Amino acid sequence: MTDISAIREGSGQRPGARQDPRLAWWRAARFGMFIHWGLYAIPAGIWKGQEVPGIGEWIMHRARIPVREYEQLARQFNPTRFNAAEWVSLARRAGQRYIVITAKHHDGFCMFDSKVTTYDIVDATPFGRDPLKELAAECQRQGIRLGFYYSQTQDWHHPDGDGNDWDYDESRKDFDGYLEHYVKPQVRELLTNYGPISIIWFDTPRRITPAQSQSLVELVHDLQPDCLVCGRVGNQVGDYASTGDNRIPTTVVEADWETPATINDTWGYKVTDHNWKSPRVLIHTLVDIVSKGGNYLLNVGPTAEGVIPQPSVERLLAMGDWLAVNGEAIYGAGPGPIQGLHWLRTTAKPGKVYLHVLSWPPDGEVRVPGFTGAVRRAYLLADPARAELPVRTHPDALLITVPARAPDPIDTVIVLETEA
Ligand code: H79
Repeated sequence: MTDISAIREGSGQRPGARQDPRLAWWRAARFGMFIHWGLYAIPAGIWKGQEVPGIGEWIMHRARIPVREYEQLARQFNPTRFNAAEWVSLARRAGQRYIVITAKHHDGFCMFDSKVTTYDIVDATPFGRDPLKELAAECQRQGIRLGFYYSQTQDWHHPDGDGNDWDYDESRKDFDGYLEHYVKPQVRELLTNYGPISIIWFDTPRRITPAQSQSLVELVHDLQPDCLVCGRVGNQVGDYASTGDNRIPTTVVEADWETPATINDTWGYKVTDHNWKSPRVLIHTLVDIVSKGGNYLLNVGPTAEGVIPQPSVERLLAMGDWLAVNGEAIYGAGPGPIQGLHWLRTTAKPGKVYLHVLSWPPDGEVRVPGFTGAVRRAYLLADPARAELPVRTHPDALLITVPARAPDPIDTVIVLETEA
C-alpha cells in the first residue's frame, strides 16, 4: 500500500511526467539547498521588542504589520556580507546538487531587479545589487543548478495578491489581474534575465484555478522548456510532486517527489530559533527520503547581513562528509527492496542494493529479514579495499558478518552486489 497523505498535503505530479526525461537530472540529484532570504531576516522574528510566534518569514502576517510599515524595512536592507561564491561553494561541499532561492516570498518583496515594481532589492534598498544575478553567475561557474521560489498566489504587499486582509479587502481583489499583469511578467523576467533556470518553485496554491495553474506552467515551459515546475503551482499540473513542509511519506511513493524541510524550525532567519536537528537526524532523513524515492530540499535562512548561520553550515558540512564517502548509495539511487524496518533503509541501483544500517547490531551480524535475492558479494561502501563480508542466505533472511563496532555510527552502508 502506498501512503500519499504527505503528498496530498503538498501537491501532486501531472499524469505522464513520471517518464519525462527532463527530470533525469533531478531524479539523480536527490539533495538540494533551499534558501529563504528576504526582508524578514531584519526583524528575525522580533517585532517592536516582542517575539512573534511561528516561522520567521511569516512575521508580517502573524503581527499584521501594515504594508506601509513593513516596506520601510527595505531602507535598512544592506547585506554587505553576502557572497554568492561562498553560498554556492557551501552547497557543493554539502553534496547538494541544486539550489532554490526565494525570488519573491509571500511578503511580496522581490529579491531581484524587477521592472514591474520598485519594491525590489535593486530599487528599494541601499544594497542596490541583484543577488540572484550573482548567484546565477556563480552557479554556472561552479556547475550547480539554480531554481527560483516564487509565491504566485500569496502576496501581502500587492493589493490584488492573496493573503493580506488587514490592509486590503479580500472580496475586492482582482486576482486574475494580479496574475496576468504582475506574476506573469515577473516569471518572464526570472526566466529571461538569469540564464538557464532549472526549477520554478511555486508555493501555497490556495485560490488559483486549474486554468491559471496550467497557464503558469505553459509560460514557464514556453520560456525555458527544460525548466521544471514544482507541484505547488497547484491543481496537479506540476512536473513533480511536493509533500507538505517537513512531511515524509511512510513508505515508497511511485511519483517524482520532494520534501522541502528545515534544519531548525523556521525557514527565514529567526534569531530565537535554536532548535537545530543533529547531523545524525539530518543524514537519516536524507537516507529515509531517498529510500522512498524522493528528493530532500533542505533549507538555510541567511541573516540580514547575508550570512548563513553557523549551525546550518556545520550540519551541511557533516552531511557533505558523509556523502563524500557514501554518495554512491544516494545519487541516482532509488528505493531498495526492504522497507518498514526501524533500523534499516535500503536504496538500490541496477545490480546493487545498499543497506543503510542506522543502528549497528551488537553481535557482529546484520540480519536482514525478507531479503531473498541472490547476493554475489557484500562489502562496506566506505572500505576502499572492498574486503568481502561473509554472507549466508537463510530461507527468510540474509545474514552478513560485520565488524563488532559500527564503522560509521550514523549510517554504515553495506553494498550487496546482486544478480544484475
Ligand atoms: O516558504 C516556506 C513557508 O513560508 C511556506 N512554505 C515553506 C516552503 C508556507 N506557506 N504557508 N505555510 C507554509 C503554511 C503556514 C502555516 C503557518 Fe501560520 C504559518 C503556521 C504558523 C505560521 C498562518 C499563520 C497560520 C498560522 C499562523
